[in-house]
Amino acid sequence: MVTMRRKHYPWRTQTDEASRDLALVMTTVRVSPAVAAALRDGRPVVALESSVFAQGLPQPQNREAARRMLAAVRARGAEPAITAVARGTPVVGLEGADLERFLARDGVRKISARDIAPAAAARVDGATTVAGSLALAHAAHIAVLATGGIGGVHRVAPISSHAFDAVRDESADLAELARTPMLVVCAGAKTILDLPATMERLESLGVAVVGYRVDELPGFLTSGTGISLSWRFESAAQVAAAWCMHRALGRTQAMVVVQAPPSPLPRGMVDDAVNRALDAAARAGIAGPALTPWLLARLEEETGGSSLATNVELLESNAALASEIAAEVTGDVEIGRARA
Ligand code: PSU
Ligand code: MN
Repeated sequence: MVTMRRKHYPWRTQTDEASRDLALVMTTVRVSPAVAAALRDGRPVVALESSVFAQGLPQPQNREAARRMLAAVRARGAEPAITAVARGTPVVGLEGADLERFLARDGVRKISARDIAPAAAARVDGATTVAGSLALAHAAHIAVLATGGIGGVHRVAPISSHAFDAVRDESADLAELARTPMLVVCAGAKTILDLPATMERLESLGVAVVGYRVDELPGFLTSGTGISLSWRFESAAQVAAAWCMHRALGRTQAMVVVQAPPSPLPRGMVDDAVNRALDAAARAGIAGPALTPWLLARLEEETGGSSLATNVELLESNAALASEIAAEVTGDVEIGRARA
């Protein structure tokens, strides 16, 4: 028998206003029937970004990653919700033929939060980055997002002829994290970034970074980076408690939960590969939104494909942890256990 055990967090009380708001959102955003039902019933939902499937990972690993992430979420009694813009319609719960187009990586644009409205007007397929996914998932009242690694401050601008030479490429993920109250589960920020600068920026923006069973920031592909974290928690319930206090206080920033990848690569190997990839990007004149996918692809070559296996593993494990946390946040742990 499925029993519901509810915790009483004042911020999640459904008011008439909140219900009306959700109804309005659903006329703008297409929420899949399964996600809509979960939201209505107050069951845990985990948002998943789609840029990792359409740009971050090659075929067939992108399909493998999607399959494993969706399964990991469902196995824990939560409902997965892939966010995207499908032929101009913002979607929460990408599925079926729409999802297939994204996995085929055919003409799918990479879109951030600011691109959602233009992509809708242009009626294109757009895969949402963490920033874009935060915007859509939050509009649909979802509290938890799982991803591989967040964007951040890039290393020194590789293109010396760039008109704004002094301006560092900085992912819009950071600014969006600063204004979107969601829990984001990841394995740190991508290895290709300037990690100390990224952590400084998150601090300035008021975005807490909490470790799940780790003392230092994981390096996405590696277990550590040497950057100490201020907070370490041992359980999903502790993370949920921090989150609920954050929301009860009316804080409006995201909270980033980091855990180590299950099958990390040696740090020296990754550092060397990253440096070679960055040199190659500078020589090839790659910049802007194309830089992240380009570097990730190059890293695969540089590591003989082992970065891919690690990437897929960590995506699955982040989806699993996000589901456990989502179950604690919504208080539906019994449902999770009954279905697992
Ligand atoms: N991590 C990955 N693969 C990816 C990304 C992250 O392993 O493809 C994507 C995420 O969608 C993230 C985005 O939000 O890269 C950041 O890109 P940019 O630096 O252009 O903001
Ligand atoms: Mn950028």
